[in-house]
Amino acid sequence: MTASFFEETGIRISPSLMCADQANLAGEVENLEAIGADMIHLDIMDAHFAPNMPMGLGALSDLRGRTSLPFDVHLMVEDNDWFISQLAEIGVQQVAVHAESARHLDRTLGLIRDTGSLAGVALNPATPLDILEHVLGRLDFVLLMTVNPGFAGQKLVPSAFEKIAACRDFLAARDAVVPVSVDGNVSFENIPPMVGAGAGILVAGTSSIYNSGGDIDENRQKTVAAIAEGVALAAEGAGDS
Ligand code: S6P
Ligand code: MG
Repeated sequence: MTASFFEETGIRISPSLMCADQANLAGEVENLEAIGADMIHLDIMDAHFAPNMPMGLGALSDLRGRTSLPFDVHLMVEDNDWFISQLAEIGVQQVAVHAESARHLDRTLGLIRDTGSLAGVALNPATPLDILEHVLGRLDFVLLMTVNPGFAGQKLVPSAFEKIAACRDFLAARDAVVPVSVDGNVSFENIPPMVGAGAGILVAGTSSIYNSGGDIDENRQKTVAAIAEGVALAAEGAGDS
């Protein structure tokens, strides 16, 4: 997961800090720097939009002073605009808001960009891609949930691979060059077909980087190998079309 790994593959890994030891977040961030993570995925929930509250803004603020790794924030909240204003003060690099909770999605994406962050739209498994149609001009990435939001350690929803490929095609048909991030059960087994279908950012949780079957270095190696398989699948797919 060095810069050259990204240059070579075009794939970024964003380990999900809610899967790390919550009593040792500063140490966990150091571990992510040591393995060359591309960014850190930070899940912010309000216990309303998603039925959980794993991390708070105070932790993000304290961690901001500990690392220069980009913060990839995934908001799962009802009041997006308030959280965006708080994140602006902390200083984060990208923020995804859920289309399902953003009453004024176009304005909210503009607010994120006004803070200097990249703006993303997150979609729950049941949400159609069409909702992206009229915000493509304000969009820097798409975050596809491949589980229902709230918890780590869930099983992939059945439509996941099909939706990733449909999203890749939807964006390409509109000349929108933005990465597709995938979040939920991004496992060693699921990474190849996910990358093959067009995923560009992998949110890595308990099924890869934080897998209990290995330490973080072993998990990194297995993740990198799975990505290489996925890149080969993607190249085959491109060759077929
Ligand atoms: C879930 C959250 C995610 C999880 C991640 C866990 O609502 O948005 O970012 O932390 O999906 O990964 P895994 O491999 O345990 O499913
Ligand atoms: Mg997430």
